[in-house]
Amino acid sequence: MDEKKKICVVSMENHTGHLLYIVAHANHVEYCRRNGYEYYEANDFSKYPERDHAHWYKFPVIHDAMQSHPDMDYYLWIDMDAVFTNMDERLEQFIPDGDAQILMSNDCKGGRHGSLADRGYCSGVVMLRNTELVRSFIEELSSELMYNLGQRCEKAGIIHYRDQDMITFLAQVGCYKGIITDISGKGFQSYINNMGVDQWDKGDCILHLCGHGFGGKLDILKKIGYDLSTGEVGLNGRP
Ligand SMILES: [Mn+2]
Repeated sequence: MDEKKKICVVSMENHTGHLLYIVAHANHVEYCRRNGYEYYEANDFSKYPERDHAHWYKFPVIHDAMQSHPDMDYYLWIDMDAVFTNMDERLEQFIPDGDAQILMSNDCKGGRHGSLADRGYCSGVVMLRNTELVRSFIEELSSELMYNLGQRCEKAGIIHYRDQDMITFLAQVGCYKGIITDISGKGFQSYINNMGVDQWDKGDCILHLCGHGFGGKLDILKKIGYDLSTGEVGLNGRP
């Protein structure tokens, strides 16, 4: 599908001031500017009910973006440790024909912690269509009820990846069954991580730097020839 859509890219800054976040922020803004997408970034967490981990703020932030940009066709959640590595690849290319609601791709891990998420999707990059079903899905995930359930499951060792596991869980329940469409393997979310996963190819739209310390994430960007000032991947293109 290549017809242009109204899309809002959504992320959050967690106030560390680390160079990685400055780079990622600039990359997200530049990608939106070039492609004519909206950009929504949360950086004031005091307006949300308190959560014990930054991951739990993802749902209220997406919910906020949907409220403040109600006329969008789609929203793209992107983690602050993920960057666009092809500024000319538009997001519309990932939208399949038909009635897909939420687009996600495979997680980079393989059974490391044995949680639900290890068999499922990664919540680092998520594309959400603006439908009543998706809005209700996000509203439920933002609720105190789901937060409390998630926290209890985490303490009991049933879940490990918080927001990611809760998406996987709720997507198996009632009217939400089938809400996720798998778009793995299309460059939507590629990985180079420190667990031996190297799936990124030059030209891929998004690189998610999961599984590194901050320094390690920046090292990967340097290795692939990522230009901090333009967001372009350099001619060497490959470690
Ligand atoms: Mn991430």
